[in-house]
Amino acid sequence: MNNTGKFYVTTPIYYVNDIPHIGHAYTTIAADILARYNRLKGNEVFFLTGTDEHGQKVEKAAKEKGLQPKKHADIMVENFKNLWETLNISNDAFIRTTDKEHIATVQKILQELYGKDEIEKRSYSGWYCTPDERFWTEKDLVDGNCPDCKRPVEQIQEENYFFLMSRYQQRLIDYIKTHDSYILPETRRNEVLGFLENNTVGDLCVSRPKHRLSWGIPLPFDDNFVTYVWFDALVNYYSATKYLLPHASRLTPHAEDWWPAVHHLIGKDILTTHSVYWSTMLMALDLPLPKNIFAHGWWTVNGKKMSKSLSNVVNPNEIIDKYGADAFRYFLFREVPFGLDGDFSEEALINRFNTDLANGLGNLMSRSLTMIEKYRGGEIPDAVESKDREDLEKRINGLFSSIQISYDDFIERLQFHHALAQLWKIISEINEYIALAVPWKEKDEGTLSNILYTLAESLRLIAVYLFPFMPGTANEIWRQLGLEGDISKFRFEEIKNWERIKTGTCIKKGRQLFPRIIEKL
Ligand code: ME8
Repeated sequence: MNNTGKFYVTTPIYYVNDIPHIGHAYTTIAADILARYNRLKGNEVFFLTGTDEHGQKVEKAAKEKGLQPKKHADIMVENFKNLWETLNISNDAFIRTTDKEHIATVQKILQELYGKDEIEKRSYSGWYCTPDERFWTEKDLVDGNCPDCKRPVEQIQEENYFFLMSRYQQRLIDYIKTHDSYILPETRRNEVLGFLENNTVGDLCVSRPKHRLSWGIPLPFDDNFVTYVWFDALVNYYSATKYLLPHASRLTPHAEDWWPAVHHLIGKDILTTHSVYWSTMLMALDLPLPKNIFAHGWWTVNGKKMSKSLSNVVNPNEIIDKYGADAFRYFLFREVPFGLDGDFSEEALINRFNTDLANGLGNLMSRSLTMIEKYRGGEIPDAVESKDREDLEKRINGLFSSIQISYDDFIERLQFHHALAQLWKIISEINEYIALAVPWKEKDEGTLSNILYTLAESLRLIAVYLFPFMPGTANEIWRQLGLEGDISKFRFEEIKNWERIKTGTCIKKGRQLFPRIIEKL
């Protein structure tokens, strides 16, 4: 949270040159988990995602399809919006860098920096990587090629505008050193610090001559140029706070209060642009820096880098069609600690599905509701006072008390896999308990009622904690327990305590949550 109790989280804005894949879904789901969690905590949330629509990559993709870049972007943006809907993404706003309000903010910022002599015109010659839209110096090149993508570069001489980024090198080093959680995980922080301390940061070329690239925002002080796509894109995080806010905030005149963001979630591929370019741009503008830039790891597929040429790019829609949005969300965040690289395979997903979802959660749900149906006619029974009720509650309730403390901590540190692992520890302990207690053999009606009440109440709490990760499943559990409303409408404080389920509630046993997958790959 920032100082004003507001929680502002962003994803990168994705290029519209291609359709979204699991990497894009990954960062967006991470932001969704944080947004949903913070809303449950009662914080005011602004969750922003969107698309990056200018620049050479997009212009080239449009040309290949014989379309104007804007027309092409209008078509491609729908792929992202549709996927976010399918994945139950709860973003408050969607920014497109072709929005006129965003363009106006970028131009205002450029003008301001130019007016403050933070941008100047220079003649420049350098090695240019067209696919990456980046200049490199001679010493950066690897075997004469782009050090990033290894493709050939071309020598270009031209006049351009430069943001005097080098001025801020020491200030940025000092900032990172005095703000431990500015860049996370720590390995990434050390990487950036190491780079800054051992290299001379140059100035940043922020223009492209129109004759070479016309698809961009014109410089307000020189119409022969458009601005560099990254200068345009990074500003989205700030410009959105000027015109795209959660509905309630739009009605109040405190738009500026939303800056700075709490988390910029990004992949490690774009760490430099965020930690160096964006941070120094903000310093030059005298704007506060975001609280945190978190660079997560990279997904490969069956051990290989995803690429069109290998035809191994995973389309999230196909995975969701087969296994469901929540199984996909669960897999991505249970399988790999957020921050580390991971490998995606359907085999691993099916494994998690069958073990954790079908045998674990699904089984607990179906056996509990079946017993309530069979032994209590579908009504959640009243728990009765007895010694074994105390023992049972101490045992199960104790499990939930421990999660109440660590769950917050794990999510606030973005250690999503730990939060899920802990929840599944509870699920498997309750499953084990049922197997040992064999409640269906219970002769004493009071004890049986206590067990059934405890199971219903446990499932209710599991749904609460599961909600940020698997909102559809959590609400389905809620509904089948016979509870009213959507979990998103509640606050943790209202629903996190034991014994909130009213006795006599009629369950609505429905479909099995996760029918086991028997398909052999
Ligand atoms: O870079 N594994 O957009 P982009 C994990 N427009 N995450 C991945 C991934 C993978 N294999 N592939 C992509 C851009 N991502 C710019 C951003 S922001 C001001 C401008 C995710 O469409 C990850 O979040 O190439 C990565 O940083 C982002 O997609 C890059 O998306």
